[in-house]
Amino acid sequence: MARDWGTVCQEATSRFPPLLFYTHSLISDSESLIARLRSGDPRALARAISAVENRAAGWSELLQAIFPHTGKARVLGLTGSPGAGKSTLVDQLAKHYRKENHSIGIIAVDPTSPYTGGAILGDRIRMQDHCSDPGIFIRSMATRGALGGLARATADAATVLDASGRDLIMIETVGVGQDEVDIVRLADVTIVILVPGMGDDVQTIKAGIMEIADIFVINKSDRDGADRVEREIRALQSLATRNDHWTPPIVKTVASEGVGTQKLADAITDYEAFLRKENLIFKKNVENWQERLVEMLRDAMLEKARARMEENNGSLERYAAEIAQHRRDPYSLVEQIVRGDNRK
Ligand SMILES: Nc1nc2c(ncn2[C@@H]2O[C@H](COP(=O)(O)OP(=O)(O)O)[C@@H](O)[C@H]2O)c(=O)[nH]1
Ligand SMILES: [Mg+2]
Repeated sequence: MARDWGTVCQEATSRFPPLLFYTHSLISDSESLIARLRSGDPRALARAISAVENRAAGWSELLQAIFPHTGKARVLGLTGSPGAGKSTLVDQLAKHYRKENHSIGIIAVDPTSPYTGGAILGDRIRMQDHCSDPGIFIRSMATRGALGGLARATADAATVLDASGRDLIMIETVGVGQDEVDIVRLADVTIVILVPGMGDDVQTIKAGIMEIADIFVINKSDRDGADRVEREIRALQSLATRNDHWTPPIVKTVASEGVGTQKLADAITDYEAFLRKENLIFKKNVENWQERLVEMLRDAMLEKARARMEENNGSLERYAAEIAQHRRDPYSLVEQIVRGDNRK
């Protein structure tokens, strides 16, 4: 579920213990929670994200109440193989934007590592540079259970960050599975990070990364082979044009040294200007909401169906057993549940 770096940071810097219990009181004090959230209070932010992520009592009301205050943040998505340098790059971008006084929210989605995994611990140590800075809020997420998809949890967390007045939200995801594609769809700007000397990179590009990258970063350009990766990207770009006719720029970085951060920030600004000029932001938002609505409806319908099954003393498991024994057919069962009439 979630490791809350915001809280980890506070543990180090604050006299107050982190809030670990809140669910029972969420609704009763949600007004003050929302007020504190909107003022940018990191503890209210941590609490609201946890409430939403864990579907604690009142989570939907909370999102309903904050939705009117969202839609302002810029959202960057960064994706690439494990070890490509995503976190290092996010860290450099965070430093860069902090100098310009932007407030920042970071969501690190890492479905492959447990919270206490080496990668996340590494991130935590590096990120501790920012711990004393309330202008940076960091949150990590791993695969969620049956409560809904990772993309949905990430989207909801981003909504909360947006409502808290964060100017810039960065979402780091690993690899390019369907979850990642769904997650980066949230972002206004998607940055795909490649590194020299990873044999499968070009394969990955062919496998669909091409369409999602608005900007390519070749990180670890201090290593041999950066030019070759660049040539390979260019060759692929020459084969296909995007519908919007944007040609994703290629930025070389050495994130560990902070080299190329300014160029990357410029590329981000250029693409945002392009989106504005072509009126693509609204179009992207509509597409994004279309996907999100389908997912939200699917979750809500499934929840309702489960409740209906339970009302009638059924359970997914029992029905499955009945079907496996051919005592029931699944087709009429589904129709009955949808109609709300699945009594035996
Ligand atoms: N040589 C080199 N190492 C880098 C560079 N950027 C990051 N690293 C290192 O690569 C490792 C993985 O970086 P990390 O940001 O955790 O990768 P992530 O898994 O994509 O988030 C760390 O040890 C970094 O210090 C770079 O540009 N050059
Ligand atoms: Mg990382």
